[in-house]
Amino acid sequence: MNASDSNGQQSNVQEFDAIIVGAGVAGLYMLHRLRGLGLTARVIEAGDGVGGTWYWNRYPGARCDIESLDYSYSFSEELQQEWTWSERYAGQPEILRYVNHVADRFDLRRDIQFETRVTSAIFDGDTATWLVETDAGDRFAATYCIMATGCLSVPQVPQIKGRESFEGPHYYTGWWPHDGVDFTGQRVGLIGTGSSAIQSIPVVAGQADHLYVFQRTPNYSVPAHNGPPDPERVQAVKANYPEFRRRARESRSGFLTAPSPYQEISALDVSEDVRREQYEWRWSIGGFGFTGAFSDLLRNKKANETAAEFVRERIREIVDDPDTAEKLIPRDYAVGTKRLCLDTNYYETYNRDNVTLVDIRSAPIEEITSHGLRTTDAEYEFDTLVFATGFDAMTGALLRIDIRGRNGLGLREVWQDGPKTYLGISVAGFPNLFLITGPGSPSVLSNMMVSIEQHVEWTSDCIEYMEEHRIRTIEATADAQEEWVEHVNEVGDSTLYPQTNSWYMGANIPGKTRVFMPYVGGVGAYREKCDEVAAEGYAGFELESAVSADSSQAS
Ligand code: NA7
Repeated sequence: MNASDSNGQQSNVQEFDAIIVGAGVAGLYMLHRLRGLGLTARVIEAGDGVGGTWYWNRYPGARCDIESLDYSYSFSEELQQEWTWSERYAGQPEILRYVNHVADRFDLRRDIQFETRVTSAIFDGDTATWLVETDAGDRFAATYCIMATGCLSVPQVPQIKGRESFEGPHYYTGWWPHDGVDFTGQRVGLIGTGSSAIQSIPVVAGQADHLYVFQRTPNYSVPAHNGPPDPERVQAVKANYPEFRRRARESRSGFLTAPSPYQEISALDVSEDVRREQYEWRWSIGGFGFTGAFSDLLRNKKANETAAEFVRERIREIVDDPDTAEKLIPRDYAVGTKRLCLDTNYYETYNRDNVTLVDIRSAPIEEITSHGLRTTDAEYEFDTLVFATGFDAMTGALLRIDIRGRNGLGLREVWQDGPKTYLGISVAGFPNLFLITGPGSPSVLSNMMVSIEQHVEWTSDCIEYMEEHRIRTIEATADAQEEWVEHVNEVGDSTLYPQTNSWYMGANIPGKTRVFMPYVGGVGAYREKCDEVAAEGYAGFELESAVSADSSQAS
């Protein structure tokens, strides 16, 4: 259609019921649900394909740290029956194939505009529409604006002196080239030892002539014990998917770990023998269940220390060189309070002759040079540089867009001292804007698939309600938001998370406000709260009727 812009000029504005930003796992399902309501939607995606996280993060060894059976859509029984995973923890290529399969199976591509980045989303209070603009010069008007922008989608470019002066190829794990990188015969420098690094280091070390790993903070990692999925388990799950999914949705983290009799008991209330037996058993199974061995591992420093010490012992056991082992041992934060890593041969990789661990905490990087880097201690030469330096998590992708609510209110200003939301879905002052797995929701502390599906379904149910009841706008009240933020903080403060400098706290980004962003109250309890809010006619939200808006405009 043709519409006038604020300068009175004619401009092409395309109208949709909803604009969805991002064609990752969340954006695709959101589109599918809105189509089911008979609404028109356009998805805007920066990449040239679907997949979000799984589209961008193609670094060697990239893999999901939630088991494939859990990390998959549950909304279609046919889909979950027909798809078969080849590994217990699927690798990035397989997950990307799966997401592409979903896009094709539900014919989603025709409503996605690729290679386009949303630059601004501005709410017009007079017409109650969002005006969304892109870097390609598009202008869209929509009643609903849904941010499916992902929690870990803006890679961090570290501010290290001389970064631009490196003359060899350099790569970011979160923006990996699509045709891969062959490290054969190369000397490689890799900065970072978070999840992405821990997954890629064993693979890069297997190819490279020499690998230098530059570590600022050592991480705790537990074995994934990846491999083909257990056929009996797959069969059992497929025979009863609804029950499997129900239990995941009601669980604490959105997936089930092996149950044990001690889950409700403090680690300090059992003997040393029982603790050891539990940790050994969890270590032998692998995966995130490790910190669920006892009730208080993420709440009580002393209890946590028993688990941390167990991991330290394993590192000393696996790594041959005692000096390297000591460097790899995390000491100054509780296990699990930075995202626990799951690995395949990570610590073992330091036993290779072609791998050198460089501790840049004791001797920081001074400068990246044309052929390597210099620390306060020594100079290192390499051919290729890999940045595994993480993301501007949870708020980064949202704040890159100029989002403005009522009266030009900017999200960047409103969130200057940290994000504030109602339920992690909505922000006071920003009507008809929905955040999928926004800060203040379980999101990154949960199985993202479960949390994404829950938010998408809640949002589409809300939109259906609005359409049926002729509601023009829905907006979180400032009071409900304050109360929710207080609750999120209170629950967060009852854990050890806020005591650690992590990306959950925004502490990895220089200058970012330090605040614990996800909601740690549990996926099941959180879902109940969201359902209650909806059942009460969207308690904590202000709903403006289209009928009264029409009559007030007429008078
Ligand atoms: P992470 O977990 O944030 O790891 C980033 C790593 O990079 C971490 O070891 C950082 O050290 C290091 N880093 C970041 N900036 C610098 C600078 N300037 N100098 C040296 N080292 C630096 O990101 P990942 O991509 O590994 O994982 C993110 C999540 O994706 C993961 O948890 C999974 O959920 C999936 P630091 O710890 O800050 O000292």
